[in-house]
Amino acid sequence: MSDLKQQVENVRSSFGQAVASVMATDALQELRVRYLGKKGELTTLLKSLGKLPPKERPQAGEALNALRDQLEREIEQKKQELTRAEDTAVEVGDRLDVTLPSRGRAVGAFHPVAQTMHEIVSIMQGLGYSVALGPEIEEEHYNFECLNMPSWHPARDMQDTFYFPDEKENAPEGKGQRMLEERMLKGRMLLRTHTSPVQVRSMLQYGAPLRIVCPGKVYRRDNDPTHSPMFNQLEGLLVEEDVSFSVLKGSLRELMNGFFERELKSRFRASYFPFTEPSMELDIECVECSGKNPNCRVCKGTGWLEVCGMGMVHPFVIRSGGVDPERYNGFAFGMGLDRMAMLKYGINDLRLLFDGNVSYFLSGRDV
Ligand code: 2NL
Repeated sequence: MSDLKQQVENVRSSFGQAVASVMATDALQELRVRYLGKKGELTTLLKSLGKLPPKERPQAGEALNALRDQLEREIEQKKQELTRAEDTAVEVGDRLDVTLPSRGRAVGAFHPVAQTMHEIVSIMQGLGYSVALGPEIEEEHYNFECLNMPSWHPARDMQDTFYFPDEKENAPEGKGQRMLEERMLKGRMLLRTHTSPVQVRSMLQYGAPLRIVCPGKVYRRDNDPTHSPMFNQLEGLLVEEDVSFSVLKGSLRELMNGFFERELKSRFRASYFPFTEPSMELDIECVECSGKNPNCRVCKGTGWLEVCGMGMVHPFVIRSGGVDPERYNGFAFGMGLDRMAMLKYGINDLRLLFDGNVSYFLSGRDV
Protein backbone atom coordinates (compact mmCIF):
# COMPACT_ATOMS: atom_id res chain seq x y z
CA MET A 1 0.00 0.00 0.00
CA SER A 2 1.34 3.39 -0.93
CA ASP A 3 2.26 5.78 1.81
CA LEU A 4 -0.69 8.08 1.10
CA LYS A 5 -3.21 5.26 0.95
CA GLN A 6 -2.01 4.10 4.34
CA GLN A 7 -2.40 7.61 5.71
CA VAL A 8 -5.95 7.85 4.33
CA GLU A 9 -6.85 4.61 6.10
CA ASN A 10 -5.27 5.85 9.34
CA VAL A 11 -7.26 9.07 9.24
CA ARG A 12 -10.45 7.20 8.42
CA SER A 13 -10.09 4.82 11.36
CA SER A 14 -8.91 7.38 13.93
CA PHE A 15 -11.81 9.66 12.91
CA GLY A 16 -14.24 6.76 13.23
CA GLN A 17 -13.18 6.12 16.81
CA ALA A 18 -13.15 9.81 17.71
CA VAL A 19 -16.59 10.54 16.33
CA ALA A 20 -18.10 7.56 18.16
CA SER A 21 -16.87 8.87 21.52
CA VAL A 22 -18.13 12.44 21.02
CA MET A 23 -20.99 13.20 23.45
CA ALA A 24 -21.79 16.85 22.83
CA THR A 25 -22.07 19.31 19.97
CA ASP A 26 -19.18 21.50 21.17
CA ALA A 27 -16.85 18.46 21.24
CA LEU A 28 -18.06 17.61 17.74
CA GLN A 29 -17.08 21.08 16.56
CA GLU A 30 -13.58 20.56 17.97
CA LEU A 31 -13.39 17.26 16.12
CA ARG A 32 -14.37 18.95 12.86
CA VAL A 33 -11.54 21.48 13.30
CA ARG A 34 -9.07 18.69 14.14
CA TYR A 35 -9.80 16.88 10.85
CA LEU A 36 -11.23 19.39 8.42
CA GLY A 37 -9.91 22.71 9.79
CA LYS A 38 -7.12 24.75 8.16
CA LYS A 39 -4.44 22.69 9.84
CA GLY A 40 -6.60 19.60 10.16
CA GLU A 41 -5.32 16.11 9.48
CA LEU A 42 -7.23 15.67 6.25
CA THR A 43 -6.41 19.19 5.06
CA THR A 44 -2.71 18.46 5.58
CA LEU A 45 -3.03 15.35 3.43
CA LEU A 46 -4.85 17.30 0.72
CA LYS A 47 -2.06 19.89 0.71
CA SER A 48 0.55 17.12 0.31
CA LEU A 49 -1.05 16.06 -3.00
CA GLY A 50 1.18 18.50 -4.84
CA LYS A 51 4.27 16.62 -3.74
CA LEU A 52 3.14 13.41 -5.44
CA PRO A 53 4.31 12.40 -8.89
CA PRO A 54 1.75 13.82 -11.41
CA LYS A 55 0.44 10.44 -12.54
CA GLU A 56 -0.45 9.39 -8.99
CA ARG A 57 -2.31 12.61 -8.25
CA PRO A 58 -5.75 11.90 -9.80
CA GLN A 59 -6.24 8.60 -7.94
CA ALA A 60 -4.94 10.00 -4.65
CA GLY A 61 -7.10 13.10 -5.07
CA GLU A 62 -10.18 10.96 -5.59
CA ALA A 63 -9.46 8.94 -2.44
CA LEU A 64 -8.96 12.09 -0.37
CA ASN A 65 -12.13 13.74 -1.68
CA ALA A 66 -14.11 10.60 -0.90
CA LEU A 67 -12.70 10.62 2.62
CA ARG A 68 -13.58 14.30 3.08
CA ASP A 69 -17.16 13.66 1.92
CA GLN A 70 -17.42 10.75 4.32
CA LEU A 71 -16.14 12.78 7.30
CA GLU A 72 -18.54 15.61 6.55
CA ARG A 73 -21.45 13.22 6.24
CA GLU A 74 -20.63 11.53 9.53
CA ILE A 75 -20.20 14.83 11.35
CA GLU A 76 -23.57 16.06 10.06
CA GLN A 77 -25.27 12.83 11.08
CA LYS A 78 -23.71 12.94 14.55
CA LYS A 79 -24.71 16.57 14.91
CA GLN A 80 -28.35 15.74 14.29
CA GLU A 81 -28.25 12.89 16.80
CA LEU A 82 -26.67 15.14 19.42
CA THR A 83 -29.03 18.08 18.97
CA ARG A 84 -32.00 15.75 19.24
CA ALA A 85 -30.54 14.23 22.40
CA GLU A 86 -29.55 17.59 23.89
CA ASP A 87 -33.06 18.95 23.35
CA THR A 88 -34.51 16.25 25.56
CA ALA A 89 -31.58 15.35 27.82
CA VAL A 90 -31.74 15.97 31.55
CA GLU A 91 -28.03 16.63 31.58
CA VAL A 92 -25.69 16.37 28.65
CA GLY A 93 -22.27 14.83 28.93
CA ASP A 94 -20.90 11.53 29.92
CA ARG A 95 -22.83 11.63 33.20
CA LEU A 96 -26.57 11.31 33.59
CA ASP A 97 -27.77 12.78 36.88
CA VAL A 98 -30.30 10.20 37.97
CA THR A 99 -31.11 12.23 41.11
CA LEU A 100 -32.75 15.05 39.13
CA PRO A 101 -36.57 15.12 39.50
CA SER A 102 -38.40 13.58 36.57
CA ARG A 103 -40.16 15.84 34.13
CA GLY A 104 -43.30 13.76 34.51
CA ARG A 105 -45.71 12.85 31.78
CA ALA A 106 -47.98 15.32 30.05
CA VAL A 107 -51.44 14.04 30.92
CA GLY A 108 -54.37 16.16 29.83
CA ALA A 109 -57.83 15.89 28.39
CA PHE A 110 -60.93 17.94 27.94
CA HIS A 111 -63.52 17.66 30.69
CA PRO A 112 -66.31 15.37 29.41
CA VAL A 113 -68.80 18.25 29.57
CA ALA A 114 -66.46 20.49 27.53
CA GLN A 115 -65.99 17.62 25.08
CA THR A 116 -69.77 17.19 24.79
CA MET A 117 -70.23 20.91 24.30
CA HIS A 118 -67.68 20.98 21.46
CA GLU A 119 -69.28 17.97 19.77
CA ILE A 120 -72.79 19.42 19.87
CA VAL A 121 -71.61 22.87 18.81
CA SER A 122 -69.77 21.46 15.80
CA ILE A 123 -72.79 19.43 14.66
CA MET A 124 -74.94 22.58 14.93
CA GLN A 125 -72.32 24.62 13.06
CA GLY A 126 -72.72 22.06 10.29
CA LEU A 127 -76.42 23.02 10.21
CA GLY A 128 -75.56 26.71 9.85
CA TYR A 129 -75.70 27.84 13.50
CA SER A 130 -73.23 30.24 15.15
CA VAL A 131 -72.23 30.31 18.82
CA ALA A 132 -73.48 33.19 20.99
CA LEU A 133 -72.29 33.82 24.55
CA GLY A 134 -73.54 36.16 27.26
CA PRO A 135 -73.26 37.09 30.94
CA GLU A 136 -73.85 34.61 33.78
CA ILE A 137 -74.89 37.48 36.04
CA GLU A 138 -78.14 38.65 34.45
CA GLU A 139 -80.98 41.09 34.91
CA GLU A 140 -84.38 39.74 35.88
CA HIS A 141 -85.70 41.39 32.73
CA TYR A 142 -83.67 39.28 30.23
CA ASN A 143 -83.81 36.10 32.28
CA PHE A 144 -87.58 36.13 32.93
CA GLU A 145 -89.73 39.01 31.58
CA CYS A 146 -88.54 38.63 27.98
CA LEU A 147 -89.25 34.90 28.17
CA ASN A 148 -92.90 35.28 29.02
CA MET A 149 -92.34 34.57 32.70
CA PRO A 150 -93.90 37.56 34.50
CA SER A 151 -93.23 38.38 38.15
CA TRP A 152 -95.95 36.07 39.47
CA HIS A 153 -94.42 33.06 37.69
CA PRO A 154 -93.53 30.26 40.14
CA ALA A 155 -90.06 29.73 38.61
CA ARG A 156 -89.10 33.22 39.79
CA ASP A 157 -89.53 32.16 43.38
CA MET A 158 -86.60 32.69 45.76
CA GLN A 159 -86.76 28.91 46.10
CA ASP A 160 -85.48 28.40 42.55
CA THR A 161 -83.30 31.39 41.66
CA PHE A 162 -80.11 32.86 43.11
CA TYR A 163 -80.74 36.60 43.47
CA PHE A 164 -78.06 39.11 44.40
CA PRO A 165 -78.75 41.15 47.54
CA ASP A 166 -80.08 44.65 46.90
CA GLU A 167 -77.30 47.16 46.40
CA LYS A 168 -78.75 49.57 48.96
CA GLU A 169 -76.72 48.11 51.82
CA ASN A 170 -73.45 48.56 49.91
CA ALA A 171 -74.29 51.90 48.33
CA PRO A 172 -72.39 55.05 49.32
CA GLU A 173 -74.21 57.36 51.78
CA GLY A 174 -77.08 59.24 50.12
CA LYS A 175 -76.89 57.32 46.85
CA GLY A 176 -78.64 54.27 48.27
CA GLN A 177 -82.18 55.41 47.57
CA ARG A 178 -81.47 56.37 43.95
CA MET A 179 -79.64 53.10 43.20
CA LEU A 180 -82.52 51.16 44.72
CA GLU A 181 -85.01 53.03 42.52
CA GLU A 182 -82.92 52.29 39.43
CA ARG A 183 -82.79 48.65 40.41
CA MET A 184 -86.59 48.57 40.86
CA LEU A 185 -86.97 49.73 37.25
CA LYS A 186 -84.42 47.31 35.76
CA GLY A 187 -85.30 44.39 38.02
CA ARG A 188 -83.02 42.56 40.38
CA MET A 189 -79.71 40.95 39.41
CA LEU A 190 -79.50 37.17 39.46
CA LEU A 191 -77.46 34.19 38.28
CA ARG A 192 -79.07 33.18 34.99
CA THR A 193 -81.28 30.11 35.37
CA HIS A 194 -81.03 29.21 31.66
CA THR A 195 -79.09 30.45 28.62
CA SER A 196 -82.26 31.87 27.04
CA PRO A 197 -81.37 35.50 27.99
CA VAL A 198 -78.34 35.17 25.68
CA GLN A 199 -80.72 34.31 22.85
CA VAL A 200 -82.94 37.30 23.61
CA ARG A 201 -79.87 39.56 23.68
CA SER A 202 -78.74 38.06 20.33
CA MET A 203 -82.13 38.73 18.70
CA LEU A 204 -81.97 42.32 19.96
CA GLN A 205 -78.42 42.69 18.67
CA TYR A 206 -78.57 40.88 15.33
CA GLY A 207 -82.25 40.71 14.43
CA ALA A 208 -83.65 38.07 12.06
CA PRO A 209 -82.92 35.77 10.32
CA LEU A 210 -80.87 34.11 13.04
CA ARG A 211 -79.48 30.67 13.86
CA ILE A 212 -77.55 30.41 17.12
CA VAL A 213 -76.57 27.99 19.84
CA CYS A 214 -75.81 29.20 23.36
CA PRO A 215 -73.79 26.89 25.58
CA GLY A 216 -72.85 27.82 29.13
CA LYS A 217 -73.17 27.58 32.87
CA VAL A 218 -76.57 28.14 34.48
CA TYR A 219 -77.59 28.23 38.15
CA ARG A 220 -80.55 27.00 40.19
CA ARG A 221 -81.18 26.54 43.89
CA ASP A 222 -80.91 22.76 43.72
CA ASN A 223 -78.50 20.45 45.44
CA ASP A 224 -79.20 16.75 45.66
CA PRO A 225 -77.72 13.57 44.15
CA THR A 226 -79.17 14.35 40.71
CA HIS A 227 -79.06 18.19 40.76
CA SER A 228 -76.14 20.56 41.10
CA PRO A 229 -76.59 24.30 41.85
CA MET A 230 -74.45 24.98 38.77
CA PHE A 231 -74.91 22.99 35.59
CA ASN A 232 -74.31 23.37 31.88
CA GLN A 233 -76.98 23.98 29.31
CA LEU A 234 -77.07 24.35 25.57
CA GLU A 235 -79.95 26.10 23.86
CA GLY A 236 -80.56 26.62 20.19
CA LEU A 237 -82.66 29.23 18.42
CA LEU A 238 -83.70 29.58 14.80
CA VAL A 239 -85.71 32.59 13.64
CA GLU A 240 -86.66 32.80 9.97
CA GLU A 241 -89.76 33.18 7.78
CA ASP A 242 -92.28 30.31 7.58
CA VAL A 243 -90.43 27.88 9.82
CA SER A 244 -92.33 24.63 10.35
CA PHE A 245 -92.29 22.22 13.26
CA SER A 246 -90.94 19.49 10.97
CA VAL A 247 -87.72 21.46 10.46
CA LEU A 248 -87.29 21.42 14.25
CA LYS A 249 -87.91 17.67 14.41
CA GLY A 250 -85.47 16.97 11.58
CA SER A 251 -82.75 19.20 13.03
CA LEU A 252 -82.96 17.58 16.46
CA ARG A 253 -82.92 14.03 15.09
CA GLU A 254 -79.85 15.02 13.09
CA LEU A 255 -78.22 16.40 16.25
CA MET A 256 -78.94 13.31 18.37
CA ASN A 257 -77.87 10.80 15.71
CA GLY A 258 -74.72 12.84 15.11
CA PHE A 259 -73.90 13.11 18.79
CA PHE A 260 -74.45 9.43 19.61
CA GLU A 261 -72.92 8.41 16.28
CA ARG A 262 -75.77 6.12 15.24
CA GLU A 263 -79.36 6.09 14.01
CA LEU A 264 -81.56 6.27 17.14
CA LYS A 265 -85.31 5.80 17.48
CA SER A 266 -86.89 9.02 18.69
CA ARG A 267 -90.32 10.29 19.73
CA PHE A 268 -91.77 13.73 20.40
CA ARG A 269 -94.16 14.17 23.35
CA ALA A 270 -96.37 17.19 23.98
CA SER A 271 -95.10 19.36 26.85
CA TYR A 272 -95.24 22.91 28.19
CA PHE A 273 -92.77 25.81 28.46
CA PRO A 274 -93.82 29.45 28.91
CA PHE A 275 -91.50 30.55 26.08
CA THR A 276 -92.66 28.11 23.37
CA GLU A 277 -96.04 27.21 21.91
CA PRO A 278 -96.58 24.45 21.05
CA SER A 279 -93.95 22.75 23.21
CA MET A 280 -92.56 19.23 22.98
CA GLU A 281 -90.03 16.99 24.59
CA LEU A 282 -87.76 14.68 22.65
CA ASP A 283 -87.16 11.13 23.88
CA ILE A 284 -84.51 8.96 22.27
CA GLU A 285 -84.13 5.21 22.45
CA CYS A 286 -82.11 4.22 25.54
CA VAL A 287 -78.44 4.42 24.54
CA GLU A 288 -77.56 1.82 27.19
CA CYS A 289 -80.07 -0.99 26.50
CA SER A 290 -82.15 0.08 23.44
CA GLY A 291 -85.22 -0.86 25.48
CA LYS A 292 -84.12 -4.47 25.92
CA ASN A 293 -83.36 -4.44 29.65
CA PRO A 294 -86.36 -4.11 32.00
CA ASN A 295 -83.91 -3.39 34.86
CA CYS A 296 -81.74 -0.86 32.92
CA ARG A 297 -80.25 1.67 35.37
CA VAL A 298 -80.23 4.39 32.68
CA CYS A 299 -83.81 4.29 31.32
CA LYS A 300 -85.30 2.53 34.38
CA GLY A 301 -86.75 -0.07 32.03
CA THR A 302 -88.82 2.38 29.99
CA GLY A 303 -86.60 2.09 26.92
CA TRP A 304 -86.67 5.89 26.45
CA LEU A 305 -84.53 8.82 27.57
CA GLU A 306 -85.76 12.41 27.85
CA VAL A 307 -83.03 14.50 26.27
CA CYS A 308 -84.37 17.81 25.10
CA GLY A 309 -87.19 20.34 25.50
CA MET A 310 -88.27 22.43 22.55
CA GLY A 311 -91.02 24.22 20.74
CA MET A 312 -92.02 27.00 18.37
CA VAL A 313 -90.87 30.29 19.91
CA HIS A 314 -93.77 32.12 21.58
CA PRO A 315 -94.63 35.30 19.62
CA PHE A 316 -94.22 37.23 22.89
CA VAL A 317 -90.55 36.14 23.02
CA ILE A 318 -89.96 37.01 19.34
CA ARG A 319 -91.28 40.49 20.10
CA SER A 320 -89.10 40.74 23.26
CA GLY A 321 -86.14 40.14 20.95
CA GLY A 322 -87.15 43.16 18.87
CA VAL A 323 -88.28 40.99 15.93
CA ASP A 324 -91.69 41.26 14.25
CA PRO A 325 -93.67 38.08 15.04
CA GLU A 326 -96.06 38.80 12.15
CA ARG A 327 -93.21 38.25 9.71
CA TYR A 328 -90.85 35.88 11.52
CA ASN A 329 -91.31 32.72 13.51
CA GLY A 330 -88.92 30.05 14.67
CA PHE A 331 -88.10 27.28 17.07
CA ALA A 332 -85.93 26.86 20.14
CA PHE A 333 -84.65 23.94 22.16
CA GLY A 334 -82.68 23.38 25.32
CA MET A 335 -80.79 20.49 26.86
CA GLY A 336 -78.60 19.72 29.83
CA LEU A 337 -74.99 19.17 28.71
CA ASP A 338 -74.07 17.38 31.92
CA ARG A 339 -76.77 14.80 31.31
CA MET A 340 -75.73 14.42 27.65
CA ALA A 341 -72.12 13.83 28.75
CA MET A 342 -73.24 11.23 31.31
CA LEU A 343 -75.31 9.38 28.71
CA LYS A 344 -72.60 9.36 26.06
CA TYR A 345 -69.68 8.49 28.34
CA GLY A 346 -71.54 6.12 30.70
CA ILE A 347 -71.02 8.24 33.80
CA ASN A 348 -73.56 7.21 36.42
CA ASP A 349 -73.02 9.80 39.16
CA LEU A 350 -73.44 13.54 38.57
CA ARG A 351 -70.95 14.40 41.31
CA LEU A 352 -68.12 12.78 39.32
CA LEU A 353 -68.40 15.69 36.87
CA PHE A 354 -67.87 18.33 39.55
CA ASP A 355 -65.39 17.01 42.12
CA GLY A 356 -61.71 17.28 41.24
CA ASN A 357 -60.92 13.57 41.18
CA VAL A 358 -59.78 12.70 37.67
CA SER A 359 -58.89 9.05 38.30
CA TYR A 360 -62.32 7.97 37.09
CA PHE A 361 -61.73 9.48 33.69
CA LEU A 362 -58.14 8.33 33.35
CA SER A 363 -58.52 4.70 34.28
CA GLY A 364 -62.00 3.67 33.19
CA ARG A 365 -65.51 3.54 34.42
CA ASP A 366 -65.35 1.35 37.51
CA VAL A 367 -63.05 3.23 39.91
C1 2NL B 1 -85.10 22.17 28.80
C2 2NL B 1 -85.97 22.98 27.93
C3 2NL B 1 -85.98 24.76 26.42
C4 2NL B 1 -86.07 26.78 25.16
C5 2NL B 1 -85.44 25.97 26.07
C6 2NL B 1 -86.05 29.09 24.31
C7 2NL B 1 -85.30 30.22 24.17
C8 2NL B 1 -85.88 31.32 23.57
C9 2NL B 1 -87.14 31.29 23.11
C10 2NL B 1 -87.85 30.12 23.28
CL1 2NL B 1 -84.98 32.74 23.40
N1 2NL B 1 -87.31 29.04 23.87
N2 2NL B 1 -85.49 28.00 24.88
C11 2NL B 1 -87.26 26.35 24.57
C12 2NL B 1 -87.79 25.13 24.93
C13 2NL B 1 -87.16 24.32 25.85
O1 2NL B 1 -85.31 24.02 27.32
O2 2NL B 1 -85.52 21.13 29.22
N3 2NL B 1 -83.91 22.60 29.06
C14 2NL B 1 -82.97 21.91 29.86
